[in-house]
Amino acid sequence: MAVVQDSKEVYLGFDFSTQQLKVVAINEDLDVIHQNHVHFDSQLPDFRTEGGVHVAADGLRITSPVLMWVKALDLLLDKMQKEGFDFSSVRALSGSGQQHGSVYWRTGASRTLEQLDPTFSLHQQLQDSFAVGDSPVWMDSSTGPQCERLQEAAGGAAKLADLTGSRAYERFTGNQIAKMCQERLQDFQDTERISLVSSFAASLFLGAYAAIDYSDGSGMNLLDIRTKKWSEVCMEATAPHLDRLLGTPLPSVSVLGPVSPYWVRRFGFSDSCRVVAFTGDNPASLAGMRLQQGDIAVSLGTSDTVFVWLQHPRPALEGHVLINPVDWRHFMALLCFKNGSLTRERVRNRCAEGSWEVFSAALRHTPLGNNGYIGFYFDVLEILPRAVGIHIFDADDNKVSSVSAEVEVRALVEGQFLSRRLHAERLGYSIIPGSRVLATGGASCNKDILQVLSDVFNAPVYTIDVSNSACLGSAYRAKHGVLDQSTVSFFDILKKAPEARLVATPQPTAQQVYNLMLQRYGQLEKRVLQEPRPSNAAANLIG
Ligand code: 5FX
Repeated sequence: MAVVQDSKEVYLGFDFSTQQLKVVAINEDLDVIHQNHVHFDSQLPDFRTEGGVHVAADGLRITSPVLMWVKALDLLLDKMQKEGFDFSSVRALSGSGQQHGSVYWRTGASRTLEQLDPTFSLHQQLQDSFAVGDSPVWMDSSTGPQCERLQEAAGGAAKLADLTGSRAYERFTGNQIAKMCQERLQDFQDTERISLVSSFAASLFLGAYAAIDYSDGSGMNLLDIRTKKWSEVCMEATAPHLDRLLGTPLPSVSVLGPVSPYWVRRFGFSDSCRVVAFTGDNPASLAGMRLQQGDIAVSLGTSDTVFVWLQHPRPALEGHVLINPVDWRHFMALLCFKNGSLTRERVRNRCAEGSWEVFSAALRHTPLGNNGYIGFYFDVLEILPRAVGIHIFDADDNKVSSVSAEVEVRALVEGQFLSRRLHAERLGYSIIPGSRVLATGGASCNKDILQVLSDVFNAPVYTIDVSNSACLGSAYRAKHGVLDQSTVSFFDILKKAPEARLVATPQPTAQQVYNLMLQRYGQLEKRVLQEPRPSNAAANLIG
């Protein structure tokens, strides 16, 4: 992207995601003035990754080479320089990383970081700085025994969830660290610092170990989300000396310090350019979407993801509560639903001649509440709730085996959105006056689907371009980080950000219809959960 850079104050937001490293630069008016990226598989083929990762033969162990991330940063900055980007105008930078991944810095690496020589690349100088070359990432699911042990130590899954915001998850960093300590003791003993992908990336800019921020730290099964301190019980159950290895966590808005002299000399950054704590990609996206209290963001993709701003969280056995990245006194919830677009497409093909127009017409021709029909569509084993199969109920709560095509289309869409609302409310979300639903992802271009979303939540639905929400959120956070936060809120700086687009408002009867239906949905979900699960989810597909 050509650089149009006549601005004095520029803010950079990086995103170390699974498949690529991206950057966005904004000016003081929040206009995007530069974007760039390095795609790992195609631009760094020597590392032989597929989708940015290596999958072990067991299919469970999934890692990424840490030096690939380092080299990607070298390459990205070189590209920006070649394209004429003026680094001297960058006042602050921040970033995000895929959540849960862990980086193991070898003893002595901090000295290398402090003394980086601007005549060489990072990659050349950090070759020997990692005790573990292949960092476990969020897709890894090989830590079942460690999860069990942690839950036992914490007094059960519910207690662990209440303490850390989530029950034990295999991808969560604490369980990954426990396994590393058990299986690679020597490398573990040769580690002087453990970073998350986000704090590792911040360390490269800082020339010193960067603190783990509260939000990304909440994805480790180690941080007490209320005291904002590492939980002693969890630390002890995980590995020895973790206090020292992890450092003290800080609010996500913290200024960690200036960029190291390496960046000043090699790329011409100003020595006053500040590094604001990096965070996880999901918290950064919440910032990029400019989610506010009372709002819920629903991403309608292959799987549907829901972000919620929470003031009073109620961590549960499913879903994740994290400390909020833009206001550490508040929280956010992250919910993932596996049966999203693929299920909508399957029902479209079966009931609407494979056409979104016919699908939309079915939604328009059927009444709010679908004359009492409620559907659960879990083509594959769902995460929330842990159920599978297709279950349709009539107005008297009797299970039925078939309904008309139009009823089925509405049953699917209403059922999906009732489920998103039910599970968000269970974690502490409630609709308040002024609440907005922000819709993103593939299906967010279908007005009739969004009308159902608006009705089920009884709130206006807005769409927003989130193609770069994690980068953009990081650039916004960089700008906020260098201001006086006692007088300027995150939202004060966003006044010039592009407006979200209003696309649907709730119909007058929506509240009455869906408040009742939500209760029924919750009760019927319990029945669905009691049904025996078929061993092969695919056997349960309709049609
Ligand atoms: C969240 O818990 C996840 O595991 C993923 O969304 C990763 O953050 C993807 F990068």
